[in-house]
Amino acid sequence: MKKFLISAAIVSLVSVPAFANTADKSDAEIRAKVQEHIKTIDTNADGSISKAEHDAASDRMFSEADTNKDGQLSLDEMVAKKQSKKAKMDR
Ligand SMILES: [Ca+2]
Ligand SMILES: [Ca+2]
Repeated sequence: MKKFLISAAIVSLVSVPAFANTADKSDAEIRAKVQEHIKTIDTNADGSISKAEHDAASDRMFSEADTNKDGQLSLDEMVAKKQSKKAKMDR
């Protein structure tokens, strides 16, 4: 069960950061946030995200979250990453 929860949290970390805390935002605000997020992933600037660009972004996010660089994401590291993302989204 714990393993499932951690797996779900990893999926959440990688897949939906641009969509966090959207309940009180307008469609235009959400669209602007997603476009901002895409710019950080779309390394060849063609306006879409390839599988390679997505995988590279996922690897980058994992590395950023793995603060003790042991190749594993602990619950504390994932919570810290989520809190960091929340702080950025609330700005
Ligand atoms: Ca691209
Ligand atoms: Ca770690």
